[in-house]
Amino acid sequence: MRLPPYKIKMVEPIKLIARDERERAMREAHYNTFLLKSEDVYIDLLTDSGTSAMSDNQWAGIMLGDEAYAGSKNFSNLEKAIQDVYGFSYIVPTHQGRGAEHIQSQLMIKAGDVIPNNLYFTTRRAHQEIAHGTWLDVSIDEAHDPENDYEFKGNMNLDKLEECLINHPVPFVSLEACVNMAGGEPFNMKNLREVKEICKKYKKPLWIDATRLVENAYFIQQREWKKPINIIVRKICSYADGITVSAKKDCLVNMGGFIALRDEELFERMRAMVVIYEGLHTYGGLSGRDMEALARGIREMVDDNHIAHRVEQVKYFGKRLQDGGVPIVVPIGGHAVFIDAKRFVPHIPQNQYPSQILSAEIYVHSGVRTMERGIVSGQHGDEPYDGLELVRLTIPRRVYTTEHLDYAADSMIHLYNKSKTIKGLTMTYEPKELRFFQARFKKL
Ligand code: P71
Repeated sequence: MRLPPYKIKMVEPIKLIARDERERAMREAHYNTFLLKSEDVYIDLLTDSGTSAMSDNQWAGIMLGDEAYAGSKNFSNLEKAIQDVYGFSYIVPTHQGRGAEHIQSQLMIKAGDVIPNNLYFTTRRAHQEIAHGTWLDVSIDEAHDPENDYEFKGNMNLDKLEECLINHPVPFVSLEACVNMAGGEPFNMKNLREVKEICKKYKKPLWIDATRLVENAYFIQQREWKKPINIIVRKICSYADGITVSAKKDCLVNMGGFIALRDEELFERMRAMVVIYEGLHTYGGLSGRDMEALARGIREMVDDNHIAHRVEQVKYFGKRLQDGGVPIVVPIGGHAVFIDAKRFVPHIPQNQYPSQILSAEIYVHSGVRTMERGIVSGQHGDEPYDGLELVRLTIPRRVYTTEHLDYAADSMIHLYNKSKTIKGLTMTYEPKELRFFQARFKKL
């Protein structure tokens, strides 16, 4: 394990409530971890989104918020940080990632368009479909196999990509860094260059979901191109026409997002739209202090020691589980360890929601909150689904110590050894959109 490049200056109390209280809490939350109260959670591995600890430097920046309606100096600092670190000229701030996806999709997609993606992310796919486009998967086959340890599962299948460009009206190619749904898996520079060549051949822009770009850059540094992280980040962006970013992950803030791009004409149209949906083009739904913390977070995230510790901490946790026999997705990703529920509870069929009950049982057993990434969150409309059944254990940045992670790993290994006692669920309430957030279940 790598030594942490920080020490702790402030603490937030947490409490492990008794097992019978956890059973009650989970029952009252209808076996959906999104419906638990955070005060009933001991270690929260629901998401790495907006859950990072800010640095003293970022908190100092909070005090320097310039809350002017227009032309805040914090916006200028943010603009400069994005230009320096990512290398794009034009910036549109948004309240979070899905605000950026909304504007980009509405302006770039028209009815009947098909958008090739390396797997889906929930909100990106939803915005492509709301804009009357069709999401198409052009990821490599390895990305769909949790037991395949290929190092760059975030790569695109070039034949599928080209076939899509030949056969369909394509507004842009959409590439996600460290693909969340494949397990937090990176693309490599070689594939990126090849994707770019194909984009050039068919004169299509390349857009990257750069939410976890720095984690992707770390894997490139370790496995392909040994350069400082800031150089790799700039190099990746040099191939992109634009990026959408949820700043709640890599960028070390609790709220925020942005679009960054090169095309001035498109930028002007995005700026015109941001004022309708988000806020003025110099704040986009963020307060001045948020923008200052973000500007500082962006400079901190490309520190080589920071990112090495972050990704290696995830790897340490994953290896502890692996050594204890728990079936996980390999290789271990950048932001999370994904348990393979199909192998953890093989006796529970997919129509009894194996990942959902496993995430509920993990909570009852340990007080650790995790996220279902199986049929409940994976299904779209009437589309048949027989894909991955995963439980995501997502590690917030700079928040938990090795002791926390050891406790979580030990509890899950213990649960794995009595997994046969776990029984399936039936759904009692199903919301229409993004059903996993509010769906309710009961035990069979
Ligand atoms: C995560 C999230 C938050 C989330 C969103 C929807 C369902 C469950 C959890 C958000 C992302 C993301 C990528 C690659 C865009 C967004 C949206 N991830 N791209 O992993 O991972 O950003 O949440 O700031 O709107 O828990 P936003």
